[in-house]
Amino acid sequence: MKVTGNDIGMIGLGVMGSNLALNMADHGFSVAAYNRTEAVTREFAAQLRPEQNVRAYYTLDELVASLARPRRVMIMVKAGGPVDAVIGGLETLLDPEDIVIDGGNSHFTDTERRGRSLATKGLHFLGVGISGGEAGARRGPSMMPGGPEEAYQAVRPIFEAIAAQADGGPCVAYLGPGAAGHYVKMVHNGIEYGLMQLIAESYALMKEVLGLSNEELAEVYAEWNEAELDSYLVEITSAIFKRRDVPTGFYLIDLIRGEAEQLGTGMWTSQSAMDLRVPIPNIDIAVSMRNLSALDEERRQASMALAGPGEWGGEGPSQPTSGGRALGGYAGAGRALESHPPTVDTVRNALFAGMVITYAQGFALLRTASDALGYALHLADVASVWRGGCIIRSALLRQIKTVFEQSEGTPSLLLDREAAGLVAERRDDLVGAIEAGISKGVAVPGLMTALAYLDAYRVQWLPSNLIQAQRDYFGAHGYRRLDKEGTFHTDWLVEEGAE
Ligand code: NBP
Repeated sequence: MKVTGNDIGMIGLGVMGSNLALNMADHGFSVAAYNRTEAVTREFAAQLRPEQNVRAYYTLDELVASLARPRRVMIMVKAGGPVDAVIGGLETLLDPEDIVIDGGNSHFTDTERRGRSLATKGLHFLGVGISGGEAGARRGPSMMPGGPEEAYQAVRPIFEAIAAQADGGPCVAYLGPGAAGHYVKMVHNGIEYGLMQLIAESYALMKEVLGLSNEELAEVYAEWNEAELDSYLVEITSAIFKRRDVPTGFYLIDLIRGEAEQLGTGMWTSQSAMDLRVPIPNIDIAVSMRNLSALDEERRQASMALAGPGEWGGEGPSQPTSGGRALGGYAGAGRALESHPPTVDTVRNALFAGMVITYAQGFALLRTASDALGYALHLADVASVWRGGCIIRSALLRQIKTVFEQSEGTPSLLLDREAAGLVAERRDDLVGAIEAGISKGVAVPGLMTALAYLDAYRVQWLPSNLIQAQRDYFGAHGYRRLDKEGTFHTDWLVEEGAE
């Protein structure tokens, strides 16, 4: 018998699509599933149990014909050209009022373009950021939908049923028009980069400076996960340090090459922030550090060419090519370390402060982007959606949600008294952890960036008055003054008073 009432179609049965389809079926929705490569569809269909409400289709026509109206079709394929290819195949089969949903990691500008194009045909387009990986897709992801609100209402029951639940509510909310959902997902990933860099630095400090073993690291991160650092990334970090490689018996972490890879969403966040002129240095440095880590051969050469703390003129790998003054500075910092050795608590507090500052940068970007791109985001809803199911979920997001509920318009999380207090009371430990890294030659650029951002943001005077003077000196770009209104230019080559 020909089926005509499937609740939703799923196109793309890779890691995410197959698990989301099963998740939807678990919640009582009938799902029509299709994948470009037939063998993948067959393999997926073969695993289905009879009671699972999922039917496999081998052509797009059959899939579309099987859907209840208005049709709801979700695309879960690789971002970029594949999404356009699928939409191209679908749009001739769909009718006005049908809804196309892109759940992949699409760039927000692509989502804007697709939404406009499909709207001319009377089709609704939702761009939905989804986080949580394979397990999240199967058991409850965090979902960030954007697009026409009436279209969202038509998929809302499905999304609310399959999303992660936190504090009794689903981790999904309508975020705004156009590409609001994909923009928020991009920033989610940017924050993820920033947090992962900070956690990696806490590992480096505890391994290289404090000498903790993998078992001890697993215990420390597990303990941290019980208190203010309670988060998905800290939780999995603890589990990672416990894992042994079966054939060799070594800890797996010690066998993994330190070349961090990336799919580009962190870089997209930095690019968008540069366009909008929003400072998000913790995300920028995290992207740069992944790029640096990938310079494997160059770093091997540098490890032989460049000396570390105390190695200059001594036991170092070889003589550095330029003067040793900076290294003398490192040795001095080493002495400071002996009198104020950092502890595990120092590192924990520094990490927490860095995390608060990284979230603050991400939310500040969302605030500006929301105004500039017309997304009308409610930052409390964003924090709410991120509380569970996603990679950056953390107990801290509950506090962040409260901050934005109380003062939706605040330009920065750090202007909230409580959030400011969380950072202020840990500032000394942030400094202590950074000093320990400098002294031992352990790079902690994420922590240093967090501290520098804090110190630059919290003071009224910055040396940028000099930058303005320089710009005016060489380019006659003008400057504003503290004592009078207007824009001024000085002919710096003419002597004072002679102008
Ligand atoms: P997979 O790599 O597991 O699957 C890719 C899917 O894209 C397959 O179904 C593949 O079909 C399909 N596809 C490709 Br590639 N080119 C196509 C084309 N031209 N036409 C039609 N289908 C095409 O990806 P995934 O991990 O499920 O990710 C899907 C999306 O979700 C991506 O945008 C990803 O960034 C995003 N995402 C992934 C995760 C995660 O943790 N994996 C988390 C959150 C978001 P085929 O079988 O015929 O090649």
